[in-house]
Amino acid sequence: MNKFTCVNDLSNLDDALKLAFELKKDPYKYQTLGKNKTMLLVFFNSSLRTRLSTQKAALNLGMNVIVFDINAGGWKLETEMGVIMDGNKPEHIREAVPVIGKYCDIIGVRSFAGLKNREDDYSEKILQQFVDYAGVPVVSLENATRHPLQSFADLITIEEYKTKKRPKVVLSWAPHPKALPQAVPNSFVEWMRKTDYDFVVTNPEGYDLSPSFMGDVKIERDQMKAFKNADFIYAKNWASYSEYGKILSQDKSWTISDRQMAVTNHAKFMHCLPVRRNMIVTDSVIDGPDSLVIQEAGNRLFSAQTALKLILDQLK
Ligand code: SN0
Repeated sequence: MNKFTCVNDLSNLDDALKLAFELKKDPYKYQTLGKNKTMLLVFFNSSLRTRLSTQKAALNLGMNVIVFDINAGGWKLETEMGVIMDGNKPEHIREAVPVIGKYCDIIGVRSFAGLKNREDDYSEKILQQFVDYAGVPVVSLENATRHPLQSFADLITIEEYKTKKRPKVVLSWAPHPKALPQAVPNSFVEWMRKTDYDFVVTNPEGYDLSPSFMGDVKIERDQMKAFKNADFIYAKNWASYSEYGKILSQDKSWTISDRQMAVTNHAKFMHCLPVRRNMIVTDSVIDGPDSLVIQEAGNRLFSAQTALKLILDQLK
């Protein structure tokens, strides 16, 4: 694999899942694979799980790791081509990216959606410049439209905890005080569409995800109906796609509570974290016995280690 930016970068999802479980059983199985190789993680945005799990994954594979919070110590980067750089951005991303590529063998990059210009975000302007100019394989640590390491960990978690071959999985929008990107839900949809699960998305009007991600996935406007007999509830807030970046609702009746969970098939509760308690989900649900949020975060290590292993195999 020469990059990991979406599910289609994996040549075979089943094989990748098998590798993830193999690594979970024996995390140090390939501990010399990354000897004398360096992973460099570039963060344009905050991170807890991605930062720690990806570092640990690289260390388990014997790599060296450099973490660069580019907004805290790097030059402010110009990302537009063709501009006269007489403002407050001293360095162009066109030089910064290939330079960073000189100091490592794999680059990870996090750059959230700006939520101002849909075309800019959906063209993955920043990520694409890394892919085009880094000269080394690039791993997405959440970019404008996707968060593949998260979705892969979500899939690992569902495979681990499902009690039937074809579970019912529901992605539910939930309210939030801030406008958030669509990367996590887009990616989750993209990965779920690779499975044969019974998959439903529920969200209020105005919150339908991009048709390019949704394809023929069913949208159920009635959240209670969607939750009926569900085996997994995956909660997430996102800002509107059609009225791009806008908050159209903060309706607390969408907050996942015991009321909705009661109509499920003892569904497991999932969220990528960080989560706003009593906005997205009530304390009783997230602290309850069916919450998988910590296990899910734990699996971030194995999604990252799998992706890095597949890239290292090809660097040898
Ligand atoms: C990010 C998002 O894409 O929704 C990262 C999730 C892994 N989440 C946030 O930025 C949450 C920020 C907040 O204020 O709650």
